[in-house]
Amino acid sequence: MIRSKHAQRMVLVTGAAGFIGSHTVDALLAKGCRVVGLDDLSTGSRLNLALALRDPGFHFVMGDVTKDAPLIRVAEKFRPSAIIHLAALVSVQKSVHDPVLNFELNVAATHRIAEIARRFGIARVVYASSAAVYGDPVRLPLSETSPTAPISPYGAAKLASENLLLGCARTYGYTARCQRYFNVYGPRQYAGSPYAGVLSIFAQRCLSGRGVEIFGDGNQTRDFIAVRDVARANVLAVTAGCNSGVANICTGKETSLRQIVCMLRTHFPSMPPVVFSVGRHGDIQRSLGTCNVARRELGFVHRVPVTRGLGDYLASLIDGASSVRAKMRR
Ligand code: NAD
Ligand code: UD2
Repeated sequence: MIRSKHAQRMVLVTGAAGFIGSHTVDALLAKGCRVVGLDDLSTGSRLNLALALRDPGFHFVMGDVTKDAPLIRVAEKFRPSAIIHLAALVSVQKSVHDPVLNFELNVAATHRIAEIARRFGIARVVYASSAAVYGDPVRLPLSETSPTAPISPYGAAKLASENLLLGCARTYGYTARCQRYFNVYGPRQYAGSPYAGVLSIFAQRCLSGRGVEIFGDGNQTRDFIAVRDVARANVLAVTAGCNSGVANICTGKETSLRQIVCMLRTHFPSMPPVVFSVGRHGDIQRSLGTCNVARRELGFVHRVPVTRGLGDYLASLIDGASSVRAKMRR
């Protein structure tokens, strides 16, 4: 059997049971890496790891990244050469209502990861940052040198964590890659809250025969990137051998919610009329990134346009629903 040149690489993925984390685990295993996933299952699920748990190269450890013990135990036992740190409080709204939890989970835990890298000589840390660090953009498209002016405790925590990791990496001699994901969508994204990703909410509502609700005029735009592309960007951040830095992980194309509704209508012609409501407080009107840095430093270019990605996502939901019905009939 030809062993992958990555076979000797053990990667720790925090937040492994989550939406982006589980796809990242799958992509690492497909690349031939060995993976240990750490997750407290607060918003993630073992169901997301169904594929990975069948792979002998994957180990799952339940644990809390806001505590030292689980991190030290995993570092001692598995000796990872890289960490992909995805575990976080991901809700902007929750960060507003609970800024202390936001600090503990979105800043202090990042410091714990930096300490583990220093203490255990871990060569590379990849960090899940967010376009939220830019706040409400003044000029588009957003590049990595655009002003950062976060407008939520979540965005501020992401920016603080970036600087903490980059500063510690420079001091202690490891590499830190901060990945500024834009709006990520695809299978396994949680749709069960009003603040879940808009495409997951829209998809679920269409599948259940209900119409969608747009907060505002529907002309707001986002740079929607498929989770499969984000997982591939995370693997490249581990394997591409690039130096420390920050990169937008986006498509470089903006899509409005009205355009999304038109795409959905091709799949659901009898979709009820859209309900337009008042805009959401703190909403940004446009979001669009440049992806030159990721292309140059990681060799990353997105492959899935939102027209195809949305179709794939809907197909995965329909397949999932039909397999559940089939199981219930047995
Ligand atoms: P998610 O909620 O599916 O994943 C987060 C995972 O972290 C979950 O599995 C959860 O159980 C785990 N977790 C939470 N607190 C933990 C703790 N204390 N200890 C251990 N595990 C814990 O969300 P996601 O969308 O996959 O987000 C993953 C990362 O990407 C987050 O850092 C998020 O801020 C970032 N991000 C996501 C998006 C997006 O569009 N989804 C955009 C920008 C950045
Ligand atoms: C996303 C992230 C947020 C942060 C931010 C950075 C999610 C869920 N949110 O916020 O964590 O990283 O990006 O820029 O990942 N909308 C509707 N109807 C609905 C739901 C949403 O009109 O039923 C609108 C919403 O008002 C907004 C747009 O859709 O104008 C996108 O909303 P979102 O929550 O998916 O993403 P965003 O960009 O606000």
